[in-house]
Amino acid sequence: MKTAPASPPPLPRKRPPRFPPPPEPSDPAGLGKLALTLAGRHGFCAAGVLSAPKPLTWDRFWNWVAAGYAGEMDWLARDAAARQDFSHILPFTRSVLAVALLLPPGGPGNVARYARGDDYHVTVRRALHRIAAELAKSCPEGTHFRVCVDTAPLLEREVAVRAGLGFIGKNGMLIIPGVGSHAVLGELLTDVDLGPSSATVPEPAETSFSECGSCTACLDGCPTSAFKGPGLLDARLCLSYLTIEKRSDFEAGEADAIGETLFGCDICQDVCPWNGPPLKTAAAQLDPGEIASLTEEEFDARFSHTALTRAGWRGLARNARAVLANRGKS
Ligand code: B12
Ligand code: SF4
Ligand code: SF4
Repeated sequence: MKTAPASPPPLPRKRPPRFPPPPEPSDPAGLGKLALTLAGRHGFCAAGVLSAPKPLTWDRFWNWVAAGYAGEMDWLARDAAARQDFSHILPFTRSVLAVALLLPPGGPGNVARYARGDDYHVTVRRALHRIAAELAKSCPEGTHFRVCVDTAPLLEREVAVRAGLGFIGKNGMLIIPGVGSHAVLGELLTDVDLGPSSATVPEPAETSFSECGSCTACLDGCPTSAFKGPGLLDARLCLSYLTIEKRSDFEAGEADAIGETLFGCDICQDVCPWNGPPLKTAAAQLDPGEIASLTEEEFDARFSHTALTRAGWRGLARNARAVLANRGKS
């Protein structure tokens, strides 16, 4: 089985930043408040400010990668060093606006909820760019912003917790009290001071999953027993990894494991009491027979506006063939 290097590959030699930090704003806390107001106005269900230069849980991230849990997601090891400091994404980062977008309601299905509508990466990115443009009007000249949604070398769940959006459940998800975990995350990094962080969180070493109490529904409900412990996921066993991130052909047992799953998995969230009772809507199903026979052009025409593009035509067709084979066995 594939394992990661013992230490992260070094970063390419750092060039000096092309621009200096902006002057201090006269009212940082006022700017932070404005950022939160704008986040609400742009439809985010939760938002918070984190004023810190670096993450706290990089070691946890690296231990996870080094244990091999990331499987073929080599990019996580490749840009691991960049995750040690926000300045690798935006020089002189002072503050981060963290936001969460609630996904449209939906019942179970063979495609994960986040991939059923328009690609959230685009929706969240656009909204954050608009917020940056509006916020910039009140910031000192020379303020810079950088939008991140899933693809930047940033520990997004940590940022969300430290910005006060919620807590990490035993399923590893960021859970927002009163909202749940069916939300995706985005961040706006800036070199201007947005005032104090919205929350003070306990040191990550103290993570006790106290909000979960004695519940273990997600750990028990995972169809592939992918959790090695509370909050510790072996991605190689996770249906989300197998159907989205894994690029190579399925190895023995993997095709069987995906069962009816075409893209992603929401089971460890659907069973979570923080998400309330599951919706009794008809299951959202794509027809695997149809998916397996799509040409690349047909795939693009139908799905290029969705997050299904992450698996791509090849990946989704591979999954569909496995689902059809599984049906043949039952
Ligand atoms: C790689 C990845 C995956 C991998 C590995 C998942 C994993 N659990 O690590 C795979 C492909 C399996 C995957 C699956 C899914 N993913 Co994903 N994934 C990522 C990605 C790109 C990196 C995650 C990572 O670094 N993993 C390594 C582990 C060690 O880190 P971690 O799980 O984030 O844990 C950190 C925190 O929990 C923190 N922490 C733990 N306790 C505490 C306590 C305190 C006090 C603090 C401060 C921090 C802290 O420590 C860890 C290290 O930083 C992020 C985007 C990003 N850049 O962060 C999206 C992301 C985590 N994924 C997301 C989603 C939606 C999913 C799926 C639900 C998709 C689906 N429906 O199929 C599933 C859920 C599976 C699950 N239960 O985790 C969302 C999560 C939103 C949320 N509400 O939490 C993210 C944030 C993308 C986004 N921008 O919205 N994903
Ligand atoms: S997403 Fe599905 S396969 Fe992955 S850990 Fe959660 S329940 Fe298990
Ligand atoms: S299902 Fe239970 S243990 Fe898992 S995250 Fe939700 S409350 Fe926590």
